[in-house]
Amino acid sequence: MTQSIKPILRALSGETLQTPPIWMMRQAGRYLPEYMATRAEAGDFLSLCYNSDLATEVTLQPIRRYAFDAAIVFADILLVPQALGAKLWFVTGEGPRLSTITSMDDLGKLGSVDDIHETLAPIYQTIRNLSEALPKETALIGFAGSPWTVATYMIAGRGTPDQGPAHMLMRENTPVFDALIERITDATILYLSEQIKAGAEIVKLFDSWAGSLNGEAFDRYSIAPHVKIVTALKAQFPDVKIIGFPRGASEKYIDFVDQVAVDCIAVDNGTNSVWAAENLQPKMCVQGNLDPSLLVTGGEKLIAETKRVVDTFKNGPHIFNLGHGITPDASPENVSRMIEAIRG
Ligand code: 1CP
Repeated sequence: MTQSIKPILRALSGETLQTPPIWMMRQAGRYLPEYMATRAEAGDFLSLCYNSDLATEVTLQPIRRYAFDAAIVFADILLVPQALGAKLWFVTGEGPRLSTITSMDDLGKLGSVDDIHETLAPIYQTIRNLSEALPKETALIGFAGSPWTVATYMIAGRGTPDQGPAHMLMRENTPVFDALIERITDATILYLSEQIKAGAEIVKLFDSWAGSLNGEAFDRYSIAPHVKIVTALKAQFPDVKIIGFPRGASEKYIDFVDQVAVDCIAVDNGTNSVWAAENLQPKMCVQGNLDPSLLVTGGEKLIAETKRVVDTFKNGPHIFNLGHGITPDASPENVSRMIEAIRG
């Protein structure tokens, strides 16, 4: 019976497997020549996200090449702001740009959370396509950005090194900041619910900028919105598995796993894996945490570090992954070498 359950779902249920299941953050992306070809066909990144046939294709590319244990639907965390009515565009070589939210007036111009599905419908279609197309042993992951991380982009209108504009709004206009967090939280619940109905078996919340929230702000703007989202999803879908990723939270990772009822905690590459095995893994499945730069440099160091990560987490439930997304300059051959070192 357990044989028929996908390996990654077994790990997420708390089983310790002999060989950890594997997937990679940003596994569909610019390091793959076939991704670049499909993106060129789509015209640009956002057109690719909203073209269900081409998004299905790029999601499947790393599965064909590497037989990863999970596929993650091709989309972006910034589609939720766009669905809420923010303007979104990408500047080549620079990154995302959005219209900014800094006042109640700006917030008032956004649409209702109930209207997000009109924009996001192609993502649900991509998930339905993937449910049909994936090999039977491969699990399907849906995702969204966590409210704090999404808010940092909506407030600044772009990626920022220290999330300064979001911290400033939090301090100087708390009612607007709180209302924005609540709006994103509610939209995220609706978005992930539809992804699950469309066939996502696992959902991941990316709090990529959690590391810049300190003390009470971490509790209030990372932990609390996660509790609200996870509670709502588990009430509606008791079988769905949820992965949390409070990147950069350092020792606050412990508060996160103690308070948010996720099934798995994704550990960034700044976190010591021995510490994570001792402090986090007894409580739940751990995902992580190879340094993605090793896939650029390769060599003996890549093999040694890959084996060290597997060895460190071998006594509990573990999903092998990177500590952050694979970068465009990584070598596809190094990914094969990493997988060979894990699967033998
Ligand atoms: O040029 C291109 O082709 C665009 C590069 C790219 C890709 C491949 C972007 C722009 N987004 C994506 C896809 C993406 N983004 C996925 C797809 C699934 C997969 O993993 O294969 C996922 C899960 C994301 C999530 C995402 N987008 C995060 C959270 C994870 C993380 O990396 O910390 C964040 C912060 C974003 C915002 C974003 N989208 C793209 C860029 C360049 C950025 C970062 C912007 C910045 O802060 O400067």
